[in-house]
Amino acid sequence: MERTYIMVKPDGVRRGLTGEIINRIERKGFKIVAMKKMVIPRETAETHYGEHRGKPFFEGLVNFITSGPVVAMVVEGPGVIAEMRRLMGATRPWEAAPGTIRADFATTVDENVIHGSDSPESAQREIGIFFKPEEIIG
Ligand code: DGI
Repeated sequence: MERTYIMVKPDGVRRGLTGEIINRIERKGFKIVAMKKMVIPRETAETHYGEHRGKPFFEGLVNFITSGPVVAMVVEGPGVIAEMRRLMGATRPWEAAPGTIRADFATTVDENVIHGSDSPESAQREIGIFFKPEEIIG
């Protein structure tokens, strides 16, 4: 069964949106097979966002993602990687389709509430960064 890495970002946790996001994931019919609240160590954040290293927004992105607790999850279901991207909406919330999480709850690209892996390769890599195999309970 396909799995993806989902994370309620610090702005989402601060604003009390964790329950709303979990609700949308579960209502859809996906299964949360691992979950934890954590403050991401700086080095882990830099690894997670490694593809953006060197870009002008990299420093701000790492500062933001380490600025408070996140809620990290592994979510399982048919086609879950692409489908979660669809439920999240576009990276830039003003481009996100109405009814998506980012359209409904975010206004800026630097604080866009949720992360979700964008391919099977990223899903595998990101799940491995944040979870040990024994923390995933199917
Ligand atoms: O997978 P996504 O989060 O939808 O998007 P991504 O992997 O391209 O970028 C990761 C995060 O980096 C994104 O959620 C917000 C931030 N980001 C991406 N592009 C920009 C950006 N932040 C700023 N300030 N400006 C950008 O152009």
